[in-house]
Amino acid sequence: MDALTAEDRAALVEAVREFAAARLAPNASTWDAEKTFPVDTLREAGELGLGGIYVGEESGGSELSRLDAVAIFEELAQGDTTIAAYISIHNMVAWMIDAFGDEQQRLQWLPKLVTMEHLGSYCLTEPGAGSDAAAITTSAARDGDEYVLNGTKQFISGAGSSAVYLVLARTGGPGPRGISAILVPAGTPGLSFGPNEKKMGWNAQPTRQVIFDDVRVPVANRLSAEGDGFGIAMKGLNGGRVNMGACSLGGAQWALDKAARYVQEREAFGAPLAANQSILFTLADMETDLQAARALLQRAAGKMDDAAPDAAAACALAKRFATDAGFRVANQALQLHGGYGYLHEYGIERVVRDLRVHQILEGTNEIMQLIVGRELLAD
Ligand code: FAD
Ligand code: 2MC
Repeated sequence: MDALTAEDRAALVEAVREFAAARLAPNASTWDAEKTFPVDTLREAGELGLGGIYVGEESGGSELSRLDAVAIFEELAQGDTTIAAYISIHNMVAWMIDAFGDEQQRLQWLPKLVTMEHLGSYCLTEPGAGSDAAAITTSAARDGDEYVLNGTKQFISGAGSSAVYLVLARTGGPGPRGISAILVPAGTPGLSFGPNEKKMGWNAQPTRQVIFDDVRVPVANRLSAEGDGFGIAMKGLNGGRVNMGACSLGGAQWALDKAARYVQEREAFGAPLAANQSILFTLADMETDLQAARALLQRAAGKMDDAAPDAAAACALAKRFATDAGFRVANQALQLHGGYGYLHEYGIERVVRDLRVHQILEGTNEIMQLIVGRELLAD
């Protein structure tokens, strides 16, 4: 994989921008209000090559770089942050199959994932193990040529709509080395889902428990060797974290652009709001936050593309900064709109609600600090 030339990347970004403006932005408010998961629109994203952004061309993917992905997710999120974020999760699953599956597994699972005809869910978190992911207890007991899965996964994005569940389950002893990555297709007997959680944001995608009650799948559904699952899960998350930061960046950039227009139009005390120097300073701080976030995300993506040894910490650092900055900027944009910012009609309160959870999922920002701090003290 080579990063695109600047010209090709500009053309790609333009195509994604047009898709986001035409197919996501006009519907974002309704999908949020009606809690609609727009699977048909996701398939349109698949037709654009967004179902396998960094999946190899041999497997039908777009084989783009992580740097390209940062630009793509920033654009998608300007249209609908929640849908952009789901597309990132789907890509995490597709990439893990491409990177860690064997030829047979790639052939079996990827063709329909890259087109988004099939959607994927990433199943790590459990009711009793979130940040401490190595403490999961969902078990996959070997029985001949099959694994028998038992346990419950919590907060699973896309659950109930996805065709493929990438499940981290315990095949060995305690700790990270006892975990394997296993693919479970929808419709397998014993697989069921909790109700759709009622949430503050991310309403355009379902979040449900995934419940395994003696779910049997072939051993051939395991990615890589037994015990490799935790490493696979974490490597998937490195890219997911950068994308989640890029989704925060896109949502916040949209809110900042809206606020910059609003303060020039809205008058108070006989002049546009923008005539107040304090408002200019606020806009300058917002812009600085977003440019810094973009630079850190691009730096982390570059380290992933180069397989740099400190890539995981760079991803954590960028995710933490970009998701904190994105939430702060969106919230400031809401404040600049006064009471109107609080109304659904203006769209900003939705972005604030949607961005809040990026500080929690794909590793809380405290866990990102833990990763960065550990790296600082290593060696
Ligand atoms: P906990 O781990 O219980 O943490 C509670 C608090 O304690 C947090 O503030 C945390 O930062 C802090 N904390 C914990 N340990 C430490 C420490 N060592 N030092 C300092 N502070 C600490 N998971 C999936 O697997 N797949 C999904 O698709 C998915 N989608 C999600 C969608 C939504 C809308 C949400 C809300 C969550 C989703 N998650 C998903 C789960 C998400 O990744 C977890 O919620 C997150 O990792 C935190 O785990 P927890 O909720 O159990 O919090
Ligand atoms: N990249 C690559 N490898 C990693 C890694 C990363 N980011 N993080 C850990 N590892 C490896 C690590 O190198 C070690 O390998 P080895 O055994 O070869 O030495 C192994 O994994 C175990 O790591 P640790 O010893 O650091 O394990 P520990 O349990 O102390 O801490 C921690 C791991 C806290 C970093 C991890 O549990 C974590 O990231 N927790 C957050 C969980 C999370 O992000 N959940 C997101 C769920 S998905 C979601 O929210 C969605 C919306 C999809």
